[in-house]
Amino acid sequence: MKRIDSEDMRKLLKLYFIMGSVNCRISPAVTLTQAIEGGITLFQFREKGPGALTGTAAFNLAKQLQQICREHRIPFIVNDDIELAIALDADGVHVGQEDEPARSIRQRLGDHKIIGVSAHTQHEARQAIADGADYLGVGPVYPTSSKDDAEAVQGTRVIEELRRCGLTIPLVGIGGITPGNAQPVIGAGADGVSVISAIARAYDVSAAAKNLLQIIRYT
Ligand code: TZP
Ligand code: MG
Repeated sequence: MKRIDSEDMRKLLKLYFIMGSVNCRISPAVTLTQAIEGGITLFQFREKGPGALTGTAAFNLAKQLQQICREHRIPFIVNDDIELAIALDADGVHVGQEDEPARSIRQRLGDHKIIGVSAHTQHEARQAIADGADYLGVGPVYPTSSKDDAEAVQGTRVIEELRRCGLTIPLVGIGGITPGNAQPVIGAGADGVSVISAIARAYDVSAAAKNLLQIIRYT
């Protein structure tokens, strides 16, 4: 099978929800179900940080969330853990600069899986594209409390720069994005936004997703 089409990838990136058990106010399964109800377009399982599940518990949660995604035809992406993605036959993986290079992941997974890479500079972006990434995650755009080892806040500058230098790869902004500040991220050239807390910690998860989607669609 061949690589995902760029325009299909852009559509999936509109409202990309990322979460693990530590991010949720209520159960992860209910959080994901409500987020899907609100209109998220892609989901990433990211079981990380203090108190994160490991081993069988993490595997079982991933499987449960993947099943929910399958029922609603939302592609299921795994953060970092290529072995888990292979074991689950996930739809794709997302990796950072400190993880296995996209080139070797592409060789292991084949062309039919989605590969996303976090990029902070033009150099990292070009390397990820050359290595076979389907999309880039660029950030942190705004201050975030969901990632302990986040790089320096970059605003929308890097997204603008990547577009200005002619890179057309599908990309999402990430880091501290809320309904109140999502507009400039799309305005800078991102195809969508990636969020953890704006959805996972919302009092009304479904309404939070709906609200964000509305802003992205009409920007
Ligand atoms: N990578 C860069 S910032 C970030 C990740 C995983 C965390 C985003 O979480 P939030 O809660 O949307 O700021
Ligand atoms: Mg990583």
